Amino acid sequence: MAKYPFETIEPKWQAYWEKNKTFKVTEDMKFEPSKRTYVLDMFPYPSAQGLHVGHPEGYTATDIYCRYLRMNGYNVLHPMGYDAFGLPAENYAIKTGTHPAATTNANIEHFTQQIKALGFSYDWDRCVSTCTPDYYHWTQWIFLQLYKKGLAYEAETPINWCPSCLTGLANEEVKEGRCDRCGAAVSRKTIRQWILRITAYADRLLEDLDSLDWPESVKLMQKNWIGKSEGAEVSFKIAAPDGSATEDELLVYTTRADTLHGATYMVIAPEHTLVSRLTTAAQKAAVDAYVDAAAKKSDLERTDLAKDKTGVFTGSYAVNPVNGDKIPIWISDYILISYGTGAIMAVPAHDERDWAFARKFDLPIRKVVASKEEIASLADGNEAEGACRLTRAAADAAAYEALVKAHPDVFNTAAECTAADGYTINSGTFTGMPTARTIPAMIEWLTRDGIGKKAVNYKLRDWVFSRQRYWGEPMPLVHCQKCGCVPLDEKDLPLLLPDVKTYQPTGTGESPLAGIDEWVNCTCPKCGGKAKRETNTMPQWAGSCWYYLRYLDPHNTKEFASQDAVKYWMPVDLYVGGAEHAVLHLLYARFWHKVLYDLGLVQTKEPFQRLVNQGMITSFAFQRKNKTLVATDAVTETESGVFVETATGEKLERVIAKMSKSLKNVVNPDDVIKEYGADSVRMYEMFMGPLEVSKPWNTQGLIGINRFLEKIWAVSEKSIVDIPVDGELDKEFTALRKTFHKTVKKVTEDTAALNFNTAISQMMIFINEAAKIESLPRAIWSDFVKLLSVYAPHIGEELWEKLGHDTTIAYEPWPVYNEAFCTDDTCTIVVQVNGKKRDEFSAAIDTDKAVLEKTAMETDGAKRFTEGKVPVKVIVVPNKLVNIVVK
Ligand code: ANZ
Ligand code: ZN
Repeated sequence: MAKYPFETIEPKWQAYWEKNKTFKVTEDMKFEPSKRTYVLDMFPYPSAQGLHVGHPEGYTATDIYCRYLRMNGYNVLHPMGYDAFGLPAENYAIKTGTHPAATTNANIEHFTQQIKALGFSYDWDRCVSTCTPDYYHWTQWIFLQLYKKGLAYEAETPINWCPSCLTGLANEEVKEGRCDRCGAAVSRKTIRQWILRITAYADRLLEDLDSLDWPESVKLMQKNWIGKSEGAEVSFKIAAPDGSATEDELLVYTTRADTLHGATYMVIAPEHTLVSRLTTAAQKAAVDAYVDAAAKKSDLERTDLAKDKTGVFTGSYAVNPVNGDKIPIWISDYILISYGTGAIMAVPAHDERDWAFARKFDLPIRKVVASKEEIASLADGNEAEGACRLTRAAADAAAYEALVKAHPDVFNTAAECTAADGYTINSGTFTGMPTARTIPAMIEWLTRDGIGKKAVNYKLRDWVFSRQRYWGEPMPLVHCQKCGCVPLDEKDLPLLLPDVKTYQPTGTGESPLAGIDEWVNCTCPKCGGKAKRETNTMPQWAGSCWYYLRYLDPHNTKEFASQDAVKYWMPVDLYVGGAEHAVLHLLYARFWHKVLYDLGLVQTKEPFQRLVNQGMITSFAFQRKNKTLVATDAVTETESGVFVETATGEKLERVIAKMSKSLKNVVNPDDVIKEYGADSVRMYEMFMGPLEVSKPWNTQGLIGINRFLEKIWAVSEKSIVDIPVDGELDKEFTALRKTFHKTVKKVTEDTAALNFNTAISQMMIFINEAAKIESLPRAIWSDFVKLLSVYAPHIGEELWEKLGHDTTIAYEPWPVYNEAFCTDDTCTIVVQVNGKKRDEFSAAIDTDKAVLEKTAMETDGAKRFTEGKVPVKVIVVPNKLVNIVVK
């Protein structure tokens, strides 16, 4: 028996697909709109390391699905490309002087060869790379549309600055106060920036999430990132030395207007514009020192709930508008200048941070909300009655005093803060109202008196869009002394990225482009006078904001894509990729898409209708007792099967870990493809577990799949018999036919639902049965080959050819199953005595009730538990169970 020759089969079919352009697609009108699908992979950044085994996980999943759809009569758009601008190529250029384009192109070539070696059914004619001028031409064009709509603006603002990458970063690129790329602690730097007004789309980005078939976790992350908060802005007058209100005011943002009576002091951010005005001479030295120290901390350090609160008194007071109380104004860094108004009214009884601050600086705490339980205690457990009593008493000062005295638990102002949901107390005419009603009532009252108004805030900030680096899209703008900032004419696009002598970032807040005088000095498109080009470049996210649109019509030189192509394919029906893009790429792309929608250039509100996140493929490593990890090559396995660290002899535990170079546990796809073949790797990655979960790599599992394919090959060498398979068959063929129909059913349903692992299990069941018999009916075997071909396309094509066909299997009709052949003819009947399972037996489907009852009574289990007892009733559920009730 010949060995399964994947080494020759795989290159053979890859060459066939390439030569015949098997997977080229066009906007063919013979397909109904419902039969046009767009299945998209997150395109890779072509790194020098090449493909990771995580890439083929998502790519295999979409490939199987696409192949399945094609065989079901769909026109499938399935493209691949490269997210090719970015820092690593530039950093490499800084080190070696090699042009980033050269490095990037070499990496793209390597990636392409690796991806092709996996047999994916991409339409390679649509391949794009974001760093080529014919691509970034349109990135620049879209930027100009944003600019013309007033969605791109210049501002001198403090931004996140990475001192190591020497560039500004977007908020989304800062993780726990560190640069997402290099891990350096991010500081603040005020430089001139280009900023995109993504906040103008905050509401739509939030609302339209509801229409998407995305994982709830990703939707929630976007929702939290946008962070819509509804509350009120309230004005507090600054107090004159005698305590009376002046005309100056301090504006605060609060989500808890109901707690105004509990505001016992105010806090402003150290960067607040009123700091110097409010600081009295006596407090000046302390305030200056505090403000200096705060500037050195990150937002993360400042808002950490667990951190000890710090602060300083300004020396000034404000007047609480609801009760005329004179309350001190403090400065503290737990108030962020970038949120709300940069100032708060502090309600220490009901806000955790204010509570900690008040305790530390000995500020008054006034309770204004009581929980439902506390209110119920006012009226013997009746919450509503308690609230009523409270309301009546509030109108009468003496009654109120008595109530307060009698119920120190409810009115105790020094108690720990309580939950938001409760009743308003201690708040004049608002006392007794449930919190949910006090909030709008208070806002109404504030609005009527001109003290405050409804306000909405978002956590989302505008998108800092410029980078002070070389390897990115140049911005198509010039600065003219006379006309100011002027956009280039669309006909002058693309604005090419010029060559530079040195890629070293200047660190001054200017990109290396600023050093090329011939490029920087230009003429103004408007007045023809002397002008200078914008030297900032776009961030890496720009290219990936719209690549799914370029695939629709990648060679178009007139438009980013023709409207016909956009209408034919959009939206993306299925988008598969890693979960790490939940807020960056997926939010930015939605924003750009909505802008294009408003311009009438796309017809769907959202780009990606359905999103699936693939789980991470992990590996293993060894862990010391102190939980630190040891690289796999520093470990010896002792004879007893115990792992020890070679250098120290310390015993180690084998644990699941992320693949990383330093742990030396990275699986290289090239190596495993070479050893076991691409079909084995594809199938193994799908067999590891459900697509969405994280799974550890295990080469033994890959070997198992490789044996499965060997077995398929062996089965294919049996004799194939031409017999009809719909009527009466031999016993062994009858059994095989049933497994076959069950297999078609399961593989069809599971493939459609992206449950690839269970589909593969079913194919294994079929092959185990097929392996046991001498010969195979042609109709059954060729349909099985079709099922297999979407998972393992190389062996699929080869076996199809072996069956005598001379064209690709890729467009053969998908097998259909016959439900009649799928159903079992026996079932398991559970025998219960008094509802407890005591035995079981197998019976033909739809066996008569009387027969079931008799058989059940005769089982050992039934006999044992009914012995000496009187059966009072027997319940028979056909095809399921017999329950014998005894006394
Ligand atoms: C009074 C109050 C009482 C508040 C209470 C909360 C609880 P979200 O939901 O995130 O929007 N706040 C307002 N601006 C702030 C800033 N710049 N820095 C830090 N904190 C700020 O949070 C809104 C709440 O956070 C506001 O409501 C304000 O405190 C605080 F029992 O006002 B609250
Ligand atoms: Zn000009």
